[in-house]
Amino acid sequence: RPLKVAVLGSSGAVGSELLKILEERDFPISELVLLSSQRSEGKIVKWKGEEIITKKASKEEFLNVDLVLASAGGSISKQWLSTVKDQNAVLIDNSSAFRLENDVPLVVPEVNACEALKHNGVIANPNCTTILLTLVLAPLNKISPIKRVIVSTYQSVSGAGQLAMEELQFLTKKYLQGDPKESEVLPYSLAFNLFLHNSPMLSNNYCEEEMKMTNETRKILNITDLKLSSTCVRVPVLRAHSESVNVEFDDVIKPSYAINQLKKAKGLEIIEDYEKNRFPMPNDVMGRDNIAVGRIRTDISNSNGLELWLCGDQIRKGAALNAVQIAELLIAKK
Ligand code: 11C
Repeated sequence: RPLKVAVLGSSGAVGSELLKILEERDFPISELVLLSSQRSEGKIVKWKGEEIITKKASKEEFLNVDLVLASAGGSISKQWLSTVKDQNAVLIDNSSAFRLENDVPLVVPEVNACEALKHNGVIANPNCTTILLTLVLAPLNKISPIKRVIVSTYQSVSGAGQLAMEELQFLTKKYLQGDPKESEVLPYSLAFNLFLHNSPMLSNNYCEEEMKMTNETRKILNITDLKLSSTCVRVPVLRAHSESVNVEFDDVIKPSYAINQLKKAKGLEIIEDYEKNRFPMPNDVMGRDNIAVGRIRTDISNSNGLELWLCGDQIRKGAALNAVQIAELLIAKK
């Protein structure tokens, strides 16, 4: 039967994309409720030709809800979780609030779909950089167990939200007009610049984003002792993240074998033309479901290692699409 669906945080970059994807994929909805902060209350959104008024979240709005897709931040998700559970509904949460909790599945449908059904009312959507990475690591781990991963990310400004995307365009224009301005959304201006990821720094001198990659990848791949170190960087790209990935396996893996395995995997495609020096770029994946992978080559410093490069749309597969795919897993089971 069609579901009553609430989108919590519907006016942000991820929330807007969620609505687009629910419409595109003709998700079976009997009633769609858009819930937001006070700031967006009353905002009218067009969905499937109808106008829906955004409401302030309240207990009444969740009445008889079946599914809640949340992208309003961890504290808001925590605030409404018991209300959602009271309705026997499922919360698919885009924040990091529940991701590492033992009884909360952390799901990338192409990788660990079966975990989704083990939920107790909440399923966590992983961090975007982790989703893109695990799409590539999971099929490779089937060829030979992965021992160690070293990643450098090139993360778009969309990961910092809609305002940061708008500000990057404004700051770039200002820079070109000879009137450079400071950022009011991020620590520094990204116009013709880049900086280390803006999440809080931890006591081990890794930032939160980098530790999310380690901890979430371990959980999704179910390799609790996986060695994974990353350096996360914010770059002046609007909405697609890129990652340079070095993977060390138990065995020597030929690049051609790895490529064949990746070609069979879901959710990704290969872009690789050495003659033309043509490999994945953020522009290739913007607004697209699949991520792109290329430059899969033997690590010259380690015969058991492969180097590769990937790009994926941060708002789509990195967030909204993955959440809707999780919801589709639940429906398929019903
Ligand atoms: C970024 N990955 O690109 C972050 C945004 O834990 O879901 C999403 C943070 C998260 O800055």
